[in-house]
Amino acid sequence: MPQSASPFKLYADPRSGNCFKVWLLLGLLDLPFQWISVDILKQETGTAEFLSMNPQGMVPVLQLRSGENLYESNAILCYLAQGHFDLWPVEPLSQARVLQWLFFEQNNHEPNLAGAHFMTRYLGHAPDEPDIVNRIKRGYRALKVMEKRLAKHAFMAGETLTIADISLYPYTYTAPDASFDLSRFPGVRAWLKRLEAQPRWLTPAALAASHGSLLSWSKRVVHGV
Ligand SMILES: N[C@@H](CCC(=O)N[C@@H](CS)C(=O)NCC(=O)O)C(=O)O
Repeated sequence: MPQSASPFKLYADPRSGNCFKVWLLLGLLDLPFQWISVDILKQETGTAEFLSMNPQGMVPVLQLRSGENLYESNAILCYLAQGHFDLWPVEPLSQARVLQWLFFEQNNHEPNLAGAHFMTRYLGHAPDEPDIVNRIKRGYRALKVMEKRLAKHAFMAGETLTIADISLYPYTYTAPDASFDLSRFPGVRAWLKRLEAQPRWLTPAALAASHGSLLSWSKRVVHGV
């Protein structure tokens, strides 16, 4: 279990929502860590050194004091939140509900919302390319699922904040940059505001601001109600 004094190393790219999730949780828990920038657009995830930490060649990677490397953003969230029973419950059904939304995020939400965002914003794909059009279509399906849940509940997995909300936040925040119209999802927009009102909450814009020249995140205010 992580100790509050553990000097974690977070290998990350500030343009990545998957990295943002981990940065946000480290901040919420006030855990000290060292940020090590890895530029995914310069293929820095493909070096032999990086692949020895994550053979998938992807950020984020959290390196523990022991030298162990942990990858997969949602696994890192589960690890860091151990012992914080509000964020990562131990009661079996509550825990499974959190996992339900973490798997939803990786299977239905992130590939479409993040994919469309990254490919159009950073890789120069046109929004009318069939692959992007499909991702937008499937992304809307994921947003509708969230809207249905958030129309009746304050948070994704329960009635209080959990790591499921932390996981789903960044790519919902950037959805308008990938041309998603969030005005169709009042429950989702209210949830974004609710999260941003949590103590110690950090936005992607705050991460971008702390990385100066790497500023690439949305600068628009996209979900004010
Ligand atoms: N399932 C992984 C996905 C990680 C991922 O897609 N990372 C992207 C940045 S958001 C990356 O490193 N891409 C570089 C590449 O694929 O070469 C997670 O949640 O950590």
